[in-house]
Amino acid sequence: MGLKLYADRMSQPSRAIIIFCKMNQIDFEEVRIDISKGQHRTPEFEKINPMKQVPAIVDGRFKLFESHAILRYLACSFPSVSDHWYPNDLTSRAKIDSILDWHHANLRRGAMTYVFNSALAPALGFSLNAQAAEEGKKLLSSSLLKIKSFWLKGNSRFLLGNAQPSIADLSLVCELMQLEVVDSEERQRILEPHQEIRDWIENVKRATHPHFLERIEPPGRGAGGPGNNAHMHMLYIFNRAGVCLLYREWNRPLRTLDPQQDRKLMFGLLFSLRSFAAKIDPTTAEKGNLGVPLLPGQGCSFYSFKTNTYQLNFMETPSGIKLILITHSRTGDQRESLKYIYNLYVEYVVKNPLYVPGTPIQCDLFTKNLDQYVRTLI
Ligand SMILES: N[C@@H](CCC(=O)N[C@@H](CS)C(=O)NCC(=O)O)C(=O)O
Repeated sequence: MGLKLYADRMSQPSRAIIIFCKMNQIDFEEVRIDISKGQHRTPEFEKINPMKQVPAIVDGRFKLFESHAILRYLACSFPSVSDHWYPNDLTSRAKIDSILDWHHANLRRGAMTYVFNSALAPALGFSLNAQAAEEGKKLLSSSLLKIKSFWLKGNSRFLLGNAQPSIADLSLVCELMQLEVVDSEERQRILEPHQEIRDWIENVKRATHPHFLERIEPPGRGAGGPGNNAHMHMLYIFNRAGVCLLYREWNRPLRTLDPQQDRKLMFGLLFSLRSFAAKIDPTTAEKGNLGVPLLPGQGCSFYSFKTNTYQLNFMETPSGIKLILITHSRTGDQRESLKYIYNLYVEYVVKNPLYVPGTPIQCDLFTKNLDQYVRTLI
C-alpha cells in the first residue's frame, strides 16, 4: 500500500504536505477529510489520527499525525527529496527544527486565532469574536516582526539566510496564505510594514511553482478548480411572514418579471411546494390541509429541485427564515453553502444592533461577505 495523505485543502498544514510531496515527486493518494462536514470526527478517521485533526498520513502500516513530524519523516524517507528541504547537516537541521517548534505557539497561533475569529468561524458553526481576533492579530504582527528581524535578516531569500527553501519556509508561508480569507484591505494593513515578509512569500511561491496552493477553499467548493460564480444566479431571503428581506443576483441572464411580482411568485411557489411535498409524504399520517401554512420543521420538506435550466436550493431555519439560492442546473448539492450563507446572515445582520428585524437587509458588510463567498462556489 502506497502513501495516503488525509487532508483538507482549507487547512494550512495539509497544503504544506501536498506541496512538499508534489515538489519532491512523492507519489501519494489524497484522501479528502472535509472539516466543515465534521469528517475529521468520524470513528474511521479517529483510527488514523486519534487527535481528530488533519493532516495525517498512512505509509504502509505506519501512521503519523502532526504536519512537522510528517514533513521530517517524508524528507528522511524519500530519496527523491533534495537536501535543502531538511539538510543532513545536524546544526542546519536543528535550526530548522527550532523555527518549526516556535511556529506553533507564535505565528500559527496568532494567524489562526485572527483568521478564525474574524472570518472563518461562521463556516464552522461558531460565532465571530472581535476581541479574540484582535489578540490573534497582535500575536501575528509581533511574530512577523520576529521572523523579519531574526530569520530574514539582511533580506535573505529564505529563512536562515538560505538560498533555497526548507520545510520551515513551506510550513510558515502556507500558514500566512490563510490570510487570503480575510478582508483584503485588512490583510494589506497587516503585511504592509513588512516588505521582507512579502518578498519572502513571493520567493517561496516562485520556488514551489507550479505546485503552490494559494487558494483557500471555503465549504461548498470541490477540491481544485478555479472559483467561478457564473453558475450562481440569485439569492432570496424571506422571513416567516413572507417579507423578502434580501434579493441579490450575480448572473441572471434574463429579467422577465418585475421584481415585486418575481418575489411574490417565489414565495408562493415555496409555500405550495412545501405544502404539496408534505401532503404526499408516504411515510407519515400527519398531513394537515392543503393551503394551511406549515410551521417551520413541520412535515417533511424539500431542499432542492432541478429544471432543465436551473436548480432551486432551499433551506428553512427553525425560526422560519427561508433561503433560496438559484443556481445553474449542473451545480451540486448546495446545502452546506446555504448553511454558510445563513451563518453570515446571523453574524452580520441578526447581530447588527442597527438592524431592525423584519426590514430589508441593508448591511454592506453582509453583502460584501456574501458576494465574496459566492465567488468561490462552483
Ligand atoms: N499541530 C497540528 C495542527 C493540525 C490542525 O490544527 N489541523 C486543523 C486544520 S488546520 C484541524 O484538523 N482542525 C479540526 C479540529 O481541530 O477540530 C499539525 O501541524 O498538523
